[in-house]
Amino acid sequence: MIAKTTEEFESLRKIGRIVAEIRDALKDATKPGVTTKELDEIAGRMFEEAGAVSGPMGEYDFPGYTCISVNHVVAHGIPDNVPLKEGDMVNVDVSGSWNGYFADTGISFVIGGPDERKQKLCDVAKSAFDRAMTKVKPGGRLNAIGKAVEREARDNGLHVIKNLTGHGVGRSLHEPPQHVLNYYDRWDTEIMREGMVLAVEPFISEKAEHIIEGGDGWAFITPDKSLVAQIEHTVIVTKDGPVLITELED
Ligand code: M1C
Ligand code: CO
Ligand code: CO
Repeated sequence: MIAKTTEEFESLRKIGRIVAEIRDALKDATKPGVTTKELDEIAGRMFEEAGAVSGPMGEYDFPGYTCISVNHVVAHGIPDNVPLKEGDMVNVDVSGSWNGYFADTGISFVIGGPDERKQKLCDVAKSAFDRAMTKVKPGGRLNAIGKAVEREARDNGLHVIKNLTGHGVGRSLHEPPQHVLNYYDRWDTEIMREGMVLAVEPFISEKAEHIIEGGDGWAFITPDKSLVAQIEHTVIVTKDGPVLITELED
C-alpha cells in the first residue's frame, strides 16, 4: 500500500509493534527442550490478547500462528512437537493483521553457545538488511535493495537465496510490489514511492542459491541442507528515510 494519512500510519505502527513483540517473545522463550509448537502457542495467545489475527492462518490457512523454521528448513516451517536443541538455527517469522492493516517480521538466531559459522550467517542477514535500508528513499529504484543485499553477502563470502523475496504489505500480507528481490535485476524498473510499505527480507545462504519444496506442502528447504538466515522488517518509505514499524525501540 501507499500510506498517506495519519490513521494509516498509526494503524501500521500498531500492527508493527504487535508482531515485533510476538517475534521477540518467541525468541526469548526459545531454549533447548522447547518445541516450536509450544512457541507457536505463545504467539496464538499474544495475537488473541492484542485483538490481532495471524497472517499465515488468516490469509493462507497455514497450520500455525507463525512460521518457525529450523536448520535447513529456510522458511514456512510448520510448528511441531520436536524439541529444539543447543546449536539449532531457528527462524521465527511473525506476520498478522489488526483492523485490516498488516505487518510482517522475522529473525534467525542460534540456540545456546557460540557457533561461529551459524552466527556469521545471522549477522550478515542483519548487515545486509541495514545496507539495503541505506538505499530506501522515494524516487529510488526498488532494485537497489537487492543490489545492496547481494553485495553484502558477496563481501562476506556468502550467497543469497534468489527464489525467495520480500514484497509489498499493508492492506494485505502480500501485495504489490509483488517482489522485492534479494539480488540485482537491472530490468526491474519499479520505483519506491513516498509512503510505500515494503516487507524487506534478505535470505543469506552459506551455499545454496535456490530453495525447493520440503514435502509437507509448506516448508521451503535447501536441496543440499546448507544453512540460511533471514531478517525481515516492515518498512515505510519516507523522505526522511525508512521507517521500520517492526523494530522496537529499547
Ligand atoms: C518465503 C519468502 C518467505 N511471512 C511470510 C513471508 C514470506 N516468507 O512473507 O515473509 C509469509 C507467511 C505465509 C505463510
Ligand atoms: Co515474513
Ligand atoms: Co514477508
